[in-house]
Amino acid sequence: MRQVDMVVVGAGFAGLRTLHTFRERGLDVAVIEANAGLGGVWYVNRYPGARCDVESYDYSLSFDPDLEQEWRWSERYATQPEILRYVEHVADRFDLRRDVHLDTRMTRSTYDEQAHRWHVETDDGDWSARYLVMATGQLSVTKQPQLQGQEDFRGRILHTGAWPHEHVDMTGRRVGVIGTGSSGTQLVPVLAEQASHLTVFQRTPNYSIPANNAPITDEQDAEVKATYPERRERARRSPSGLGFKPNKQSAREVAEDDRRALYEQQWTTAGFGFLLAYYDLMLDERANDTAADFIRAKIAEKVDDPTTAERLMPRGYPFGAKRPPVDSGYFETFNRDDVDLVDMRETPLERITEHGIRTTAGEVELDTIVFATGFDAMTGALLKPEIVGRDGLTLREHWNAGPRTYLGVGVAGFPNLFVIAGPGSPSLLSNVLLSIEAHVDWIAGLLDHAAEQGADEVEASGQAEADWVAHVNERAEATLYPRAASYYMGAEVPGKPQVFMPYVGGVRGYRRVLEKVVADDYDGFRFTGAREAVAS
Ligand code: NA7
Repeated sequence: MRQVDMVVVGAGFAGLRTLHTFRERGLDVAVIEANAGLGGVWYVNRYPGARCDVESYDYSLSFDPDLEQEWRWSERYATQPEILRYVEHVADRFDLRRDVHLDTRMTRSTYDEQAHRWHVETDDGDWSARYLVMATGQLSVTKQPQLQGQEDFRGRILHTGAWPHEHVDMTGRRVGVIGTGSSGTQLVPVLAEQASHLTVFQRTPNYSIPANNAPITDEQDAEVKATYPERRERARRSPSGLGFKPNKQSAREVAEDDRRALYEQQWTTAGFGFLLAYYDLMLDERANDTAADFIRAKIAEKVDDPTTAERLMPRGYPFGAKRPPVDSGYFETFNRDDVDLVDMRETPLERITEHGIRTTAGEVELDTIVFATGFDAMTGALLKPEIVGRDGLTLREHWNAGPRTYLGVGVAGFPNLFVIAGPGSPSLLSNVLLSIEAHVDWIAGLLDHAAEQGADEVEASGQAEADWVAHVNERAEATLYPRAASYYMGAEVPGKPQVFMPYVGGVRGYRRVLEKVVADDYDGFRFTGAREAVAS
């Protein structure tokens, strides 16, 4: 069995940043990664049109000023291939590859209470480590719908989140896309250019915001790089980690014309930041309605056929309660003669057939079906392997009513196990890259504190965990977020506990909580001494 100080699961941004940080502190770190390459979700989520919906300069690592200055992003929103090139560059620049074990899947990990070590089993041998860090991502286990008749289909079925590495030629093909979340809305305009005919099967319409993507000019690049530290600080102090300042006004306080003017301005510039046009959009239903109405009116403007426009208009849940896609020409694509929309609420899908998809309105013949059906979000990758803590309790058992963490970092009964950007932290509600870096640095401080105490075991207390879970729920309940069947709520997978998973308190508010815990000597964590372990 190979002995290291820390095993990190996942070689995406979180795993690589963890490796770099703890190796610099003198720890012997091994990263295990099930995929054949680095990058986590960016390695597999490579469908045509895939790009980040956070601006490139913000969706990048901040720990090294030289790295920030060297890398040149080409577009406001980077494409998947460009992000993957960046990941590879980071790995080479910081010599990370030598500690990454690719094609290796963790199957089970068990905590040894006597030795205070994790026994990590993989499909390529075992490891023993003091610390186990789950850097497995929030969106990494794809959700594969099991539709009736799927095995009968004679054409090809693809999933956006597990896209083939070789080029998929869609020229002359009749393609059907199921799913209209961020992946579907990015994919549809690009596929429409290639396929001979495209049919989009929509279950829930989405409030998609235009990306207003554009190439980055040399002047813009120089401007950002001259003030990069200020930009990063602005992001850290903002609610979503994207640098947008929330408007202090209520959407209901302002005159209708002023509100429309502000929405127009945000619509053409803000992307995801549109959600912060007024501070109460996610707090007050009537405030939210003003934004939802505006977006529906925009859809009506963009889509020529009024019936199609009506079908594309989201209703019945608040804008923002499902993560809004940030698109490039999604709605306009439905003006093409070779693109159809099937509303599965009006004409439900009955089954997949040999030749396509049959709904209650009839059969649509297809050569290729694309599932853009998303992921088992936030907990999928944490619960896929078996993780066994104290007294033989598994993480799956501990989380049977929904995920329970202290601060999104630690889990009671699972000492020396840390989660990066997990449930109970801002995670998917934030710029995840910023949240990853904040967690890695914070855990580094926590382990320094443990070392100062002479402790080799760090564990969240049951009480601290229970209080934090209650706080996370209470904060979510005070917003409109729980009012949609979203993946934030666990609604994306049938049978998954319906619990709001990310922390809605914002990046800035969450940071204050973490600072307070540090100031109180890491209140809520128990530190156990090495001597006790040796004696036992
Ligand atoms: P999402 O946002 O979870 O979207 C999945 C889409 O697939 C959504 O429209 C779902 O409809 C639809 N879906 C899921 N299962 C089915 C079945 N069984 N039948 C029909 N339609 C279905 O995943 P994405 O990959 O688009 O985006 C993930 C994140 O990546 C995104 O938020 C960004 O952070 C980047 P529903 O809304 O559930 O009715």
